[in-house]
Amino acid sequence: MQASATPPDELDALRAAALPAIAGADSAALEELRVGLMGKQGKLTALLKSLGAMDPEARKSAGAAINVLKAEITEALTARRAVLDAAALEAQLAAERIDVTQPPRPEPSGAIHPLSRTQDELTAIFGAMGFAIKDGPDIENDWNNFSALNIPGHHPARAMMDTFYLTGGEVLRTHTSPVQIRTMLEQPPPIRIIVPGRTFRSDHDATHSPMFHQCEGLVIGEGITLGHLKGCLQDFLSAFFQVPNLPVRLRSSYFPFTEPSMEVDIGWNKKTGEIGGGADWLEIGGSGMVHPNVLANCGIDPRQYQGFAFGVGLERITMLKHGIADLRLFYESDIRWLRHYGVSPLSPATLHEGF
Ligand code: 2U9
Repeated sequence: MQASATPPDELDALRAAALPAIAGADSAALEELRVGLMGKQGKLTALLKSLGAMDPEARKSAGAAINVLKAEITEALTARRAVLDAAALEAQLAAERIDVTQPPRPEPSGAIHPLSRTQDELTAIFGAMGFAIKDGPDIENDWNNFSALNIPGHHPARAMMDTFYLTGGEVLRTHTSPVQIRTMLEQPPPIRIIVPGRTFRSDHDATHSPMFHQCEGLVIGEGITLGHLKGCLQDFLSAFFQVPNLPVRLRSSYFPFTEPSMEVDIGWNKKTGEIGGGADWLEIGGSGMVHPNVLANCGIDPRQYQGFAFGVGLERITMLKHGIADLRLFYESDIRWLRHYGVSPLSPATLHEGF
C-alpha cells in the first residue's frame, strides 16, 4: 500500500521551529541547522524522499507544499548567512584598520651621494641645452680608448703605470671618450651628447683614485666654432656653480684628440675659496675642437663637419662646489659623511629651482 500525503501539521511544525531558529542563529548554529534540515540525513530531505512512496495524487499536493517550505527555508538560510558574513567582514575591517595618516617611524632616510647629485645636475643643465646623455662599457678595446682618439702607440697615456690592461688586450677605459667614438660610429651628425661615467687610471694617492668619474661633452655639426665651445662652457659652469656670468678663460694646451686644445679656467678667490669672486684663476677641465683625424677615424668628413669637446672631473667640480677637502672620502661609504654631503632624494635636481 502506498503512503498517504504528509500531514500539513507536520510541515507547519517544521516551519514554526526552523524559521525562528534560523533567524536567531550564529554562524556555527546556522550550519548545524542547514545540515539538520537540508543535509543527507536532514528533515526536509527525508520529507522529499518520502514523496517517492506516495500515490500520484498525494505526491502532487504534498510535493508542492514541501517545495514551498524548502524555498522558504533556503531563503531564510541564505539571508541569515549574508547578515552573518557582512557582520564578520565589518568586524575584520575594524580589527585590521591601518592609520595611513600616521607619520613614518623616526628612521633616518637615505641620501643621494654627492657624485650622483653632480651627475643629476649636469643632466639637468645639458638636457635643457638639448644634449642627450650617453653611457658605455667600463671595459673597452684599445682602438676605442686610444687609437681612434689619435693617441699613438708611443703616447705615455698607454704606459702600464697609467692604464689597467686586461689579459685579452682590453683596457679599463681611462676616459669616457670611447663612448663619443661609439656614438660617432653609430649615428651621423648633428651630435650633441654628454657622457658622465666611471673611469680608471693606475694611480693612487691623496689626490688620485684608481677609479674616478668624468663628464665629457661632444658637439658635432656644420659650422661649429670655438665660439660655440666657449658659450657652452660659460652657460654650463655658471649654472653648475650658480654664479651668473662666472668668469671663464680658455688657456692654450695640448691633447691628442683636439686641435686647438685648451684648459678651462674659472675665476675664484684663492684665499677664501669663493668661486666667481676674486682675481685668481682655477683650472676646472679641458676642451678643444675635435681633431680632424678623430672625425675621419669615425667616418665623418672633417671638411664638412666640425665639433668641439670638453671634459671635467666629477670629483673635482663636486669638491670645489661643496668645499670637500679629501677625494678618498667619496668612496669610503662613511654614513656620517654621506649624511652631511648627501642630498635628499625628495629634492631632485631641476634647473629652475637652482642647486
Ligand atoms: C672625442 C673627441 C674629443 C674630450 C676632452 C679633455 C679635453 C680634458 C680632462 C678633464 C679632467 C679629463 O677627468 S679629467 O682629468 N679632460 O681635459 N677632454 S678635450 O675630448 C674629446 C673626447 C672625445 C671623440
